[in-house]
Amino acid sequence: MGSDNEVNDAQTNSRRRFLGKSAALGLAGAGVLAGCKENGAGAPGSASASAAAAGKSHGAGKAHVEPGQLDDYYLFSSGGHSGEARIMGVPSGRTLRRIPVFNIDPMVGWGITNESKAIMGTKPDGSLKYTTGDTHHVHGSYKDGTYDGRFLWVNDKIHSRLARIRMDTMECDKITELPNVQGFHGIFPDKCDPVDKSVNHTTRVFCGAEFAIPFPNDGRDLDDPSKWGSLFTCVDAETMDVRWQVRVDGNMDLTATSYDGRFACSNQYNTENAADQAGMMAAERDACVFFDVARVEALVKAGKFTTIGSSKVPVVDGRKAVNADPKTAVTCYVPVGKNPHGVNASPDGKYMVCSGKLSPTATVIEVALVAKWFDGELKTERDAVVAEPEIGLGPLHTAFDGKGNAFTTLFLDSQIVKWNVAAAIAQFKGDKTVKPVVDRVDVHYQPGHGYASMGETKDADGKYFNSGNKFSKDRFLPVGPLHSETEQLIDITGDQMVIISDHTAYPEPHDAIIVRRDIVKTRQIYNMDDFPNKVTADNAGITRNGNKVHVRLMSQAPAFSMPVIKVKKGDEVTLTLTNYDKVEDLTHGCALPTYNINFIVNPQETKSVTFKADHAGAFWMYCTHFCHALHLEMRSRFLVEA
Ligand SMILES: [Cu+2]
Repeated sequence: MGSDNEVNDAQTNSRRRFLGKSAALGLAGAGVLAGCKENGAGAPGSASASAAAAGKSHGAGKAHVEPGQLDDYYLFSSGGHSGEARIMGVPSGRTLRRIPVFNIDPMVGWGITNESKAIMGTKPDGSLKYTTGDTHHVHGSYKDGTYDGRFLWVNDKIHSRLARIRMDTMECDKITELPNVQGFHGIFPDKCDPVDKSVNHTTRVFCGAEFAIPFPNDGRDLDDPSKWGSLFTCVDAETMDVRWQVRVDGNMDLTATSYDGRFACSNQYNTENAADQAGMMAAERDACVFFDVARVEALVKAGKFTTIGSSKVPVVDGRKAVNADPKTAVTCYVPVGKNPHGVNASPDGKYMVCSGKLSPTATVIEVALVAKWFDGELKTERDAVVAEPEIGLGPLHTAFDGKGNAFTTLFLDSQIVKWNVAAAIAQFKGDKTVKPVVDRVDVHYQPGHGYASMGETKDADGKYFNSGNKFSKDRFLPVGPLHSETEQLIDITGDQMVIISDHTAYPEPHDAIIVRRDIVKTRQIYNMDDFPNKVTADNAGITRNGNKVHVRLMSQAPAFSMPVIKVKKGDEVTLTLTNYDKVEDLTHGCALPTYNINFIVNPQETKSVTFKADHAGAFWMYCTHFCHALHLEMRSRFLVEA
C-alpha cells in the first residue's frame, strides 16, 4: 500500500496549509458574521419591568420584549408526537430551539450521525431501532429544591423510553428503554436522595406507565387481561440505568416527588384494572399511589423481588392487597376524585394536588399525613386527604404561585381557575364562610397542561402561568386542516389573572417548565478535546483498510480541508468532520447529494457518518449552514470511482 502512504503524505501537507490559510479566512468571516451579543445570564425583571411601566389594560404589551432584549425565562416543552423537545422564551414566546430526541432531524443530523445513532439505539445492521417518539413531559434536575440547570428529562410514550438532555448544550446525551412497560407517561426527578438525605440533589428519575401488559409480553395471556399489569420504574439520574420497578394496581398517569425525597407518587385511573372503557370508569374514586422509595430499595437489597422474562431489573410487588400493613408497605393508595389527571407538589413541600377529570374537584393530600400512614399512625389512607374543593368541570393539571394559590386547568369549562389552598383546607374542615375559588379566566380553547414560572420548585415566583391549549380553532391565520396549537401566557402577579398573549406552537406540546434565565448556563462553543474522534492536522486525510475508508476532514470558513475526496464504489466510508472555527455561531453543514448525508458541526465540534459508496459519480459535498460570504463556494468534490 505504498501508493496510499504517498497520498497520505501529500494530504498531510495540504491540510497543514489549509489550517494556516483558512484560520485567517475564518477570522475575517467572523468579523462579517458575529454581532455583539449578550450571553443570556442575568437577573430576570427587565422585560416584565418594562411591561409594568407600560401599564396597559388587558395585559396588552406585557409580553413584549424589545428588539435586542432578552427574555426573563426559558420555557422547556415537549413536542408531543413530533418526538422532540423545544425551547421558547418567556414572556415573548420566541421560539429559541428545537431539540431532536426520539425523531430524525436533518437540521442537526440527529439520527444521521454515528454519535446520535449510538444514543438513539441501533439494530444489528446499524439502522435505527426506532425512528418515532411521543414526548409528553419535560422536567429539570434539582438541587436544594430548585433547578440546578444540569439536565432535563423527557419521556417517549410510544416506545417507553426516557431521554436526558444536557442543559449546557441542549442536546440529548442518553436514552434508556424501560423494560416490561407500555404507555410510559409520567416522569419526575427526585429532589434529594431518599436514602442518603445529605445528598440534596436529583439522584433518581421516576417513571409511571399507563398501559397494563402481560408479564412477560411475549404472546402469553393475550385473552386474559386480568393477568396483565403495569410497573412504576426508577432510573438512575447519572447512569440512566434502570434501578428497579414496582408492580401496582391501576394505570399510572402523571408523576410527582416530595421535597423531602421520601416519596414518589403517581395519580392513577383505572384502579378497577379493567380492560374496557366502561370498566375503567366504574368506580367513584381512583387513587394517588405513594411509593416509599427507601422501603422499595431495602426490599431490593434484601433480594425480595422477582424478575420478568429476560429482564434482570428487580420487580417489587406494590399491589394494594399485599401492602395492607402500613408498617411494611411500599405503597399507599390515597383515594382521589374519579379518573384523575395530574398530580402536582406544592412549592412549600406540604401537599400533593390531584385533579378529578371526571369529578369537578381537586384532591389535596398532605404529605406529612401520608408519612404518618406508613408509620402506622393514620387510620386510613383517606385521612391523608385534607381538602377537596369544587373548582369546575374537567380539572387536569395544577400549578402554584408560591403564595398559597393553585391554578388548575379546566378542560371542559375551558378555563383556568385560581384557588387558595389554605381556604380549601379550612372549608374541608367545616368553615362555611370561606370560598376557595379566587378567580377564573377563559382560555382558548380547552387547556391541557398548565404550568407557572418556577412553579415546580421552592422558588415559585408567581409571575407567569402558561395554558397549553388543545385547540386553537380561530385564534390564528388558517393554515389548512392541521391547526397550530395555542399557548396562552397569563400574568398571575395580581389577584385576577390577565391573559397577556397567544403564542403558536407546532403540534403538539403537552407539558413544559418555565425556568429563570440565570439558572441556565449554556456553553457557546464546544471543547474540541471532548470528542475522542476529533480530526487533527496529524490524522486528517484518507486512510484505507481493505474496503473500509476513513475520511477525516476539517472545516474552517469558508472551506473544507480537502477539495477532492476520492473513494471506490463498494467502499464503506466513514466521514469524520471537525469544525475548527472557534467563533460563536459559526456552524457548518455537510451535505452529500444522493447519499442522504446531512448534518452540522458547531464550533469545535466533531461528528461522523458511515455509509456505503454504492454508486459511482461526482458529488459536490457542500456546506448547508450559512457560514461566510463565500458559503456557496464551501464545497468539495466527492468522487466515487466505478
Ligand atoms: Cu460553511
